Amino acid sequence: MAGSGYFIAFEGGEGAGKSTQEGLLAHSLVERGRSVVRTREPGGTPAGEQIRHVLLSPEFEGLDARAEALLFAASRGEHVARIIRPALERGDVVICDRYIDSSVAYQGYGRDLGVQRVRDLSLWATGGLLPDLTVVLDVDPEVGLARFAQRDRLEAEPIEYHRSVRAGFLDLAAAEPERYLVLDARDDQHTIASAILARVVAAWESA
Ligand code: Z5A
Repeated sequence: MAGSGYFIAFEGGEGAGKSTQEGLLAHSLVERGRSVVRTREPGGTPAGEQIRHVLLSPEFEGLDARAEALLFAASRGEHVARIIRPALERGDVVICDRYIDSSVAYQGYGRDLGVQRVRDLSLWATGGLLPDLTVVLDVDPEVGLARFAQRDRLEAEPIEYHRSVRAGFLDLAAAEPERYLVLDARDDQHTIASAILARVVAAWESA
């Protein structure tokens, strides 16, 4: 943890409802008087948004898997240095759409680049910053992908790739249950939102 803020990452497959839940949580926290920074990966900074274009555009189909992993980590390093760490030092709540676990799941598990190597790369890039809480919205990839009509470069990967990504998120959460909240993304949006808010408030009350 950096400073006196609180860092929440949202993870899960495509179409899991991360953006929807981030918006609902931000709204509830602002109503409770907290200052909230909402951001996303890859991206979140001017350089990060350009890296995002390279990573997601179908224009770069066939991008080398190691180059892909390095670009996600580069975007993350810039993001932590310029946005996330300063916000936490101000005492803000940071709500981030995807973080290190996405690299571990998509590049480590999905691309088979080595779970520990991919995690270590991001830990180096971020100076070891981990979220206080990671919310995993767990969804069968067929259900999540069906929520969209168009697919970017990574979403267009075969279904087996998305299944191994899902298994990756669940493994990470199972290894550190105190830092994770795993929810069924097929539940009603308001049921999911209540569970997330309850967990955040409980963490603050017990701190
Ligand atoms: N990636 C990576 O490989 N390595 C990394 O290190 C990082 C990322 C950081 C980023 O995609 C891609 O980069 C991602 C992982 C990879 N791609 N893949 N494959 P992105 O930022 O463009 O998109 P995303 O993060 O995958 O989010 P998303 O697919 O846009 O969806 P979402 O934010 O999880 O869901 P949503 O927009 O809130 O909801 C989707 C739809 O479902 C929408 O119509 C909602 O109204 C509906 N919805 C939401 N909640 C529900 C519930 N509860 N029930 C039914 N319908 C719902």
